[in-house]
Amino acid sequence: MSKTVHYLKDYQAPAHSVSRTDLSFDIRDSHTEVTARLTMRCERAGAPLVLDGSAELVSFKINGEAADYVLENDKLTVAAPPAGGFIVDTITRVRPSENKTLMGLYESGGNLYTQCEPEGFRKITFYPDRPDVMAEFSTTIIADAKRYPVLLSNGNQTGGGSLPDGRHWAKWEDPFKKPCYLFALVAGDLVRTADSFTTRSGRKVAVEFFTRKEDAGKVRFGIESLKHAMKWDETRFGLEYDLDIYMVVAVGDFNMGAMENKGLNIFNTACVLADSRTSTDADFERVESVIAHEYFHNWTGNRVTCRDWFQLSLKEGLTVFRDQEFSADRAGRAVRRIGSVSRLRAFQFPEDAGPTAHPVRPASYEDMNNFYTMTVYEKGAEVVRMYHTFLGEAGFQKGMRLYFERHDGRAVTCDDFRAAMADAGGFDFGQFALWYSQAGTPVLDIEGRRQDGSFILKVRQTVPPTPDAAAKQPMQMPLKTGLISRSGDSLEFEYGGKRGTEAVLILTQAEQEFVLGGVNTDAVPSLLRGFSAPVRANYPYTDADLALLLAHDPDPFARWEAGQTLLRRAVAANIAAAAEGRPLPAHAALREALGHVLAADIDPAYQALLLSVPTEAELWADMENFDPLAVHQAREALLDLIAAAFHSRFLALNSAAREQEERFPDPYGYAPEPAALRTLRNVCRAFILRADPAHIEQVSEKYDEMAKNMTHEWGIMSAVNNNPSPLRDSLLAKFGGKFAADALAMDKYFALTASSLRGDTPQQVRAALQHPQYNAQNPNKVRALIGTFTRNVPHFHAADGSGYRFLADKILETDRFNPSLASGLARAFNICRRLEPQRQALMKAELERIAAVENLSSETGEIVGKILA
Ligand code: 0A1
Ligand code: ZN
Repeated sequence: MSKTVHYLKDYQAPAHSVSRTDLSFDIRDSHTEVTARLTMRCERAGAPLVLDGSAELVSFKINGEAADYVLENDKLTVAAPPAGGFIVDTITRVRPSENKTLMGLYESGGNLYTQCEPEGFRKITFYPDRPDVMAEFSTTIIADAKRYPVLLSNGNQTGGGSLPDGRHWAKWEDPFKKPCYLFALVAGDLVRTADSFTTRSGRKVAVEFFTRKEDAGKVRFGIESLKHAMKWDETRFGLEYDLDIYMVVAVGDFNMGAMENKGLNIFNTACVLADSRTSTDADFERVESVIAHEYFHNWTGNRVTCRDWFQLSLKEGLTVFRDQEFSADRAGRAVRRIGSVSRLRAFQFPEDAGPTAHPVRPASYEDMNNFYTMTVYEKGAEVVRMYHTFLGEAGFQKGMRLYFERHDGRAVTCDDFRAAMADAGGFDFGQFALWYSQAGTPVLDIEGRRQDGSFILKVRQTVPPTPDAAAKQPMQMPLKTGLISRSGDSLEFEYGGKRGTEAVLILTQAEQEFVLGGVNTDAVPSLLRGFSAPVRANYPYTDADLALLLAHDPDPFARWEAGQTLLRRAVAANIAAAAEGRPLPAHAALREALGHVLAADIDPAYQALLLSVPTEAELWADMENFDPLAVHQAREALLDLIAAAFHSRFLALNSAAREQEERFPDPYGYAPEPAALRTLRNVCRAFILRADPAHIEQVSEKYDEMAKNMTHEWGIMSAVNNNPSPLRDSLLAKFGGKFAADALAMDKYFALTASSLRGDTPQQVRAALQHPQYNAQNPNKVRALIGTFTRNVPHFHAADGSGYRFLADKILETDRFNPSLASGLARAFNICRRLEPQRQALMKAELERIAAVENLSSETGEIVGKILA
C-alpha cells in the first residue's frame, strides 16, 4: 500500500462548508442503505469539491442532477462544482455485519453501532470528513421493529412511528453544529434504564442508559457517576449540559474505552458496567472516570472542537486533566495523583523515549488511528496541569471562561487554548508552546547547596533527541519545591518576595540557579512536588535523605517518590550484585524505612502505594541495552526479601484491615473507604503468599468464604497465580466456571492465565485461545489474553524468542480484520532498541516478518515501520 503522510504545516481551511446534514438509514438484513443530503457552500472560489468516502456509492447528485465525478483512493472529486450554495445528494450501501474493523457502522451481538472518530464517517457516506466542517444533523432511521426496537441518534427525538411490514422509524435532530466524527447511530434490541438530572438553572435532563438485557443490572453505578460528573462540572467549571437528553449505550465490541458522540455516548461495556460481584474496585473507579471523561467532552471537544487531528490533545489532554481532577475531588487526591504519574511513567515515558515518540501535537501522521496515544492524552493532561500550576485555580478558570467565550461553536487549535490562558492569566506562555512541538521527556539534573543563609538550587535542563528532531530547546515549566530540616520539619524560606514553606520555581533556561533565602539550617530539598512537570528529576540524595523525605515530606507525591527512589536503588543494587556473582545485598536501610511505613497511621490506599515496588516498565526507563530477565529477577528477589522480612506484619495488617472493612454497613460494595482497605489487603496477600506458598492450601479451602466480591477474588487469584501447586489450576478453573456467562469477568480469567509467571503459561495461553469464551474478534478478549501476555516479562521476553513469535503471529491474524487492534498490539515491540543485542535481533526478525506481509494495514505498517527505521 502506498503510504501518505499528512503534515500539520499543510493545513488549509475547507474549500466547502456544510450547514446541514440530513441522513436517512434504511436498515435491511443484508445491508443498510444510507441517503445523505448535504447543504453545502463554496468557501474558496474555483476549488474542486472533494468528499471522503469508502462506502459503495449507489448514486450521487448535485442540485438534483447526476454529476460528473472522479472516485479514486477513497476521495470523490467534482472538478467544477457550483459556486455559492448547493445541495449534494448521495446514496451509499454499507454492510455492518461484514465490518470487523469496529469503525463506521458495524454489528455487535446482532445490534448496530457506529464509531466515527477520527475518520469512520467516510465508511458510511461521502463527506468532508474533517473536524473543522461543522453542520447541524438530522437522522432518520428505518428498521424492523422486532429486531431493532430501539433506534437512537444524536440530539432530541423529533418523530417516529410504525410502518407497513413490521417496520418502524425514528427521527433525531441535533441542534448543535458538530463535525461528523461526533455522529452516532444505534439500532437494536436494548434495555433502557432511565433517570434524570436537574441542572443548576433548573432544566430537567433525561438520563438514559441502554444495555443488552443481561447487563441491565449493572448500570446503576454508571448512572450515579454521570450525575456526579454533571454536578461537578457545574460547580468546579461552571459548565451546564445543553441538550434535553443524555444517552449512554454499552457495547461489548469496541476498540477503545468510550466515545463522546453528542448526546449519545457509546461505551465499551468494560467502562460503563459495574457490579461488585464481577467488577473490582479499580473497575468501579475506571467507570467513574471514563463516564466523567466522556461527559466533560460535551464542552471540551464537542462545543469547542479541534481544527484538525493534529490538535487532538486540545480536547483529550484538557479532558483527561478534567477527569483526573474530578476523580481527585471525588476521593483520594494523593492516591489518584500517584496513580496518574505511575501510568505516565510506565507507558508514556517509554513512548517518548522510543521509535514512535511524537510531540503532544504531532507534526505528521500516516494513520490518525495511531495517535490516540499516551502522549496526546496523558502528557497532554500534564501540559494542561502546568497552566493550572502557573495560574492557580482562579486564574485557570478565568482562562477557561475566556476560551469558551472566544471559541464556543468553533474548531480551534492548541495555540488558541494557550492564548486564552495567557490573556486571562496575564502570563507569558510564549516559550510554553514548545510543550506542543518538542517530543521527549525533559531531564532535570538538580544540585543543592547552602550558602550565606540561603539554599541554592542549580537546575540543568536537557531535552533528549527523538527520531523527529535532534536539537531541542529548553522548556518553560513549574518546579514546585519545599525544604525539609534534618529533624523532619518543613522549613520556611523566601522566594520571589514571599516567605513560605513551598514555592513554584519557574524554569526557562538550560541552566538556572534559584536562591531560597533565609535558610539557616541544614535542609533536604523536596522537589517536583505533586509531579509539577512531566520530567525526570535527578538529585544526588543520600539514602538517609530519602528516608527522611519518606518519613516527613508533607507532599504525598514527593514522599512516595522518595520511597520509590530507595526501591529503585535496591533493585539496581540487586542487578549489579547478580551480574558480578556477589550475594544480594541485605538492604538494611530500606527495610528500616519500610518498617516505618508499615507502622504508620495513614490512608490504607496510600500505604499500599508506599509498599509497591516500581513495575518493570518503570524500572526500564533508566536503562539501555538491558536484559529484561535480569531486571525481573532482581525485582522478584527484592519482593521476596520484603515478603520474608515482614511476613508477620503483613498478616497482622491484613487482618486489621479486614476488621475495619467488615465494620462498614455495606462492606463489600464499592465505596472509596472500604476500597482503600481492600487495596492494602491485596498488597498484603501478595506478600503473604510469596513468603509462604504453602498457604495456598488454606486459601483453597476457604476460597468461597473469602470471595466476598470481585476485588477479593482478584486479589486472592493474583496472589496464588504464580504458585506451582495444582491447587492454583483448580482455583483458576473454578473461577472460569463460576463466571463463564459473564464476558467482563471472563476477561479477568484470561488476564490471570496470561500473567502467571509459571513455566507452563505459554501452553495455558495457547489453550485459552480455544476456550469457548475466548473470541479473537473482541478487543477486550484480545487485550486481556494477548495484551497481558506482552507484559509478562519472563515469557514475552523468553530468551528463545518464542514470546515475540507468538505476538507477531497474533498481530498478523488480527491485522486482517481489525488494524487498530493489531497496531495496538504491535506497540509491545516499541522497546526493541533498548534491549540487549540478542533479544533485539529476535524482536527485529519478527518485526521484519510483519513488515514483509503484503496487504499489511497502514496502521500496523506505520508502527512497525517506525520501530524498524
Ligand atoms: N474520543 C474518545 C476516544 C476514541 C477514539 C477513537 C475511537 O475509535 C477509533 C474510539 C474512541 C475518548 O477520548 O474517549
Ligand atoms: Zn477523550
